[in-house]
Amino acid sequence: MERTLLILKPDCLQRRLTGRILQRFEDKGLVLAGMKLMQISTDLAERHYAPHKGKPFYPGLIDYITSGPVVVMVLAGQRAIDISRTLMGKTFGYEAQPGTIRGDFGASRTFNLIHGSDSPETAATEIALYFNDDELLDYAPVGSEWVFQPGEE
Ligand code: D4T
Repeated sequence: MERTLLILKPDCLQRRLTGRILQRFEDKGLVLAGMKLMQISTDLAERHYAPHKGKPFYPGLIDYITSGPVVVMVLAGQRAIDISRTLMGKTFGYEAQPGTIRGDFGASRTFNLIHGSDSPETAATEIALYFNDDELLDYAPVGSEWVFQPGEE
């Protein structure tokens, strides 16, 4: 099963949207493999967003992601990365389609509620930033066999 890293960002927590947003991933059939509530340090934020260093929005991005508690989680399932990005919607809330998380709850460039890994390589790097191996569980909840067909491409 593919794994992806999701972060419910500070605006998500402050706006008390955590449960409603997590529900969308559970409804889709993705499985929680790891989860923690934390406040991201500046050092960790800089490692996470290293690919954006030097861009005009980078300082604001670091300030935002370190500004309050976040929920960090690993979700598992076939195509977990693409499915999560589709549920999230386009980066800026004001451009995102209704029905997506950012389309339904977001209106901003920076306050975009959620982060999701964008490739298998990024997912592996990001998961290792936030979780030790022994903090991740591998299990198949009852009913998973009706969501993910074994061997399906
Ligand atoms: P993240 O990485 O937070 O999941 O967002 P995306 O994957 O959807 O978008 P991204 O990497 O292109 O941008 C990272 C983060 O930077 C903010 N941002 C981005 C911003 O404030 N202004 C900008 O012009 C851009 C391109 C929003 C998301």
